[in-house]
Amino acid sequence: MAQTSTPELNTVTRLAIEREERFGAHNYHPIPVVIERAQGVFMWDVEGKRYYDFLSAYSAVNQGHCHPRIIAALHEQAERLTLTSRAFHNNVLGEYEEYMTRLFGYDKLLPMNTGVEGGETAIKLARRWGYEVKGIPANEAKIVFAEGNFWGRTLSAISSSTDPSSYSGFGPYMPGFVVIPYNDIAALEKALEDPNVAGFMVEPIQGEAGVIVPDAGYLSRAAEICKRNRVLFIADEIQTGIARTGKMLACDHENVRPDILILGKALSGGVLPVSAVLADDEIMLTIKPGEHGSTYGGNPLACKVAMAAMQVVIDEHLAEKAEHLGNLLRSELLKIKSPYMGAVRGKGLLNAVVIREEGAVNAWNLCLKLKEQGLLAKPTHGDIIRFAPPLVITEEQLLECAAIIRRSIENLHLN
Ligand code: PXG
Repeated sequence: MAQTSTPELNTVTRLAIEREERFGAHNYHPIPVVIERAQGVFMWDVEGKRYYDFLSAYSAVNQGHCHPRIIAALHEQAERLTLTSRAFHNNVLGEYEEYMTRLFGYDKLLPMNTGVEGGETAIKLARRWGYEVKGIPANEAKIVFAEGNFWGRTLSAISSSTDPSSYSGFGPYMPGFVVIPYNDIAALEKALEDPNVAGFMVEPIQGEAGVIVPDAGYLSRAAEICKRNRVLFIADEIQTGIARTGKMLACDHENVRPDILILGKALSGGVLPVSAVLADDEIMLTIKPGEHGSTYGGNPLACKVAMAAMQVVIDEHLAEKAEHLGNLLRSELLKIKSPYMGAVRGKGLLNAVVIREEGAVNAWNLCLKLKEQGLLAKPTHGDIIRFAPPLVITEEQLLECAAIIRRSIENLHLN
């Protein structure tokens, strides 16, 4: 493990962290800051200090924290009806399904809650379609994934993972999963020669792997190969979707229409866990009543929140903003002169820098310095820091943040 320092903490902060440590499971290693409130691009800690949020809850808060229109929708619906389960109809689900299918151009939507449930749903759909439509022999269906994928923490999700910290010690694993290198068209061609492959599930940009942007043309060629082999192209747009990369979907950069589209995170603007799977009838209608679902999936509160959250993205032109501000951020980051500065990569406002670690210079310690300077970011895979502010950030604010990052990195050698 890289050398990491623990800063001196104020008493209120320290007590809050100790309480979590004592009573909570130790399945995360957060930056030592305790957030108490947030609005737009800013978060405030329990000591009253203000920070720029440069993570956006892993792209769940694209619309900014506590967006007034989304919170208003939440309040309004919360006083009327929050949950019926799917044992009964509710008067909002249909409105939401119509809104979303028209917006994204699919026949049907299947509502779930967390992102990983969206992934599970997509795989169940692909398997079922594989048996009923493609004619794969029973229990022989395969799903192809790319190395470095991350789609959550369930047993299925870790079964496709190539990251030992995700899968080690949790076996046995889900059968029928095949993993090929990411951004490798030849490997995909070869994997799809197997007639039992039902789907290829892929992130258009790998988020958790460290913002890995594939070569231009990869997605469109992959989708074409899937089509040729009668394999469903499943896009995990949970982190890349909903304007984050400069288009409504990252697949839009290559005019690819996934056979199955998975959305989550920013679908609710960070207010509730809301995920959705979109597909056409040939796929979606292979699942019949009683064969899939979730108690909270499609609840009216989530539906109203999601419609408000999506409308904010459209009305505030967040995709265009992400495109423009992303170019600006990367051009500012490329100006940083430091021996510790590695690659800068990303699309729209989903970006990362690689830190060349040496001694006490590492991504974790840099994040602590950024925190001191009023900017919160988090390392991923040790030496990579993701920079993904809410898309409502202004150009002036973005330049201020770029200056904070530059100052913090250029001063690294002094410490
Ligand atoms: N797909 C992608 C591309 C993701 O980034 C998921 C699916 C799963 O979503 P849920 O809502 O089930 O977490 C993700 C999640 C974390 C964490 O703290 C999650 C993500 C990235 C980094 C950390 O669990 N992305």
